[in-house]
Amino acid sequence: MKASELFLRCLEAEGVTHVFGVPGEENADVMISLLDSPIEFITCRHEQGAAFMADLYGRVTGRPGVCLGTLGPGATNLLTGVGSANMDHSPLVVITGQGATTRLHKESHQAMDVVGMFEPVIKWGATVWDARNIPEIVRKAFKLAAAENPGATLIELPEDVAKAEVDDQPIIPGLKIRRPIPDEKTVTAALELIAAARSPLLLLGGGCTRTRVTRQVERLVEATGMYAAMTFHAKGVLSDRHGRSLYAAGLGARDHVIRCFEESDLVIAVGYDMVEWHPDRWNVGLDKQILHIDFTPAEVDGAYRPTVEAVGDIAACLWAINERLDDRHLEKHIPTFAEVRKLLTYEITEEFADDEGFPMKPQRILADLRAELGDDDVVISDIGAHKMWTARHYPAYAPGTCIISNGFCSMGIALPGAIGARLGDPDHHVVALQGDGGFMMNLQDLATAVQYEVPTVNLIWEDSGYGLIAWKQEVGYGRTSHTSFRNPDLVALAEAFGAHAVRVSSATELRPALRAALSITDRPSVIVVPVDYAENMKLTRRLGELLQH
Ligand SMILES: Cc1ncc(C[n+]2csc(CCOP(=O)(O)OP(=O)(O)O)c2C)c(N)n1
Ligand SMILES: [Mg+2]
Repeated sequence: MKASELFLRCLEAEGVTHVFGVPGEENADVMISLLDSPIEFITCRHEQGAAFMADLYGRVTGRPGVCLGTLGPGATNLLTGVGSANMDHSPLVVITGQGATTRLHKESHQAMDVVGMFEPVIKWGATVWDARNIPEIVRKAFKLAAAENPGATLIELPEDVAKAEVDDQPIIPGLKIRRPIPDEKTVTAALELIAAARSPLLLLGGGCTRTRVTRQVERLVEATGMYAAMTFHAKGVLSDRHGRSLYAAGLGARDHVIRCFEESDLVIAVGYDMVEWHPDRWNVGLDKQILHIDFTPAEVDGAYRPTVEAVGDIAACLWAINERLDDRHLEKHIPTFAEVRKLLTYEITEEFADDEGFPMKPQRILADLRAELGDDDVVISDIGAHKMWTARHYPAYAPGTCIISNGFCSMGIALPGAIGARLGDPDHHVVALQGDGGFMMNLQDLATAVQYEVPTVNLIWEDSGYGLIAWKQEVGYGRTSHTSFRNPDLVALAEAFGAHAVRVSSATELRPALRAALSITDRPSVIVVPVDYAENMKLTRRLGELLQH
């Protein structure tokens, strides 16, 4: 068979259902072979959008998403989305075309070292120099992309190799690998640390979302009385309805939850990724013990010096700890934790939840959105001031239901990301919450959602500006520089794409607008809501310190 056909058989063996991309000349053989494959190709309008779609597809399914671009400019366009997936530990396989192997040693049309360019944003990448290597390279790319910590891998397929004749079979993925449990001595050491602690505190990170440790976390907090703070990537791991949730951590040094860190003498960091929230934010005096529970050993960092590192499967480790809890581990909390929970619950669910002001307060927008969505529906936040509000004021009740990019933090992820998420999880609503800046950054793939009838709901917070940057400048310098812009008529624009679109003109209109959009099943919608970002500085003044990111 032709190498491109073998390549597709290998993707099929990996369970690939969708490939997101933009075709180019140099991957024409793969594109033609796709015509005889059950894999659905989603023709995108920009490679960056394709990478974000594949990222979110991977995140909601747990299986690597796949994106495809051509060499040169196709590859450079993919780069931002790939960097984002890799830093957020989302499983992603990237496929790029390449010129023929006979012209790669010299100056040649569109040819450049794509694998070298991707090196800083992938776990592993390879060029297929010989068609007989396709089964190994594809298997390895998928295996490494999915292995903890997940990330991006790259396969580059030169056009002459794709055309070659080859006689081979895919390597079928083996049984799921069971990760080891930390040994008994380590579990004993962890239990001793918890027993000796006066006020241990759980800090849950993105690994907990990927592994679904909710049951074991619930067991631990219910048995011991401990509280849990969650990074943005871990929102919902312990339901925010649970009396022991301290909601999201990572906004800034002075959010209320930091008081719990200050009073805690042991932080139990589970699946924690310091890219999200650096330990120097919550371990200021280096006065805490740290129990590190993760798939991999801890990063070396002056502010993160674990007393015990329990390395292995995090759910299994928590289970092993839960099985051996005794009287010395009970009632591990101090009153501050309950006070902070109460205060946050009030601010999130009550304070401005019914505010009638217009433009709308971020708190009211999020309360309305929460009220219209089911526990398992998915919100994807873009990057900006709205992200900070979403992290803080959108309670999550199940892991993976409030997805916030918090590593690379590229604007423009939410609109295309929602398409990938909805295709990966067609049974749940997917709402892409974006600023007007981020919306305009990857608007083109609204056409993709229309074409493939993907009913994503895009909620655009309109402030005619790069709100977060203005906020940070205001805090840091007392004035702003070049952060505002003039929007086109966003409703007319979205309508031109064929999307359902509406602008909210009073606070009471948002919920009906959301309900109407969520009932549409065959096309995307856009809801433009003017937002009152005067709330940003009010929050800063209340919390007393600059928000990070
Ligand atoms: C691709 C990219 N460019 C620039 C930034 C820096 N940045 C972070 S937030 C932000 C402003 C976002 O504006 P908008 O999307 O309108 O959201 P808002 O802050 O107004 O809610 C910018 C420019 C970024 N994170 N990603
Ligand atoms: Mg904005």
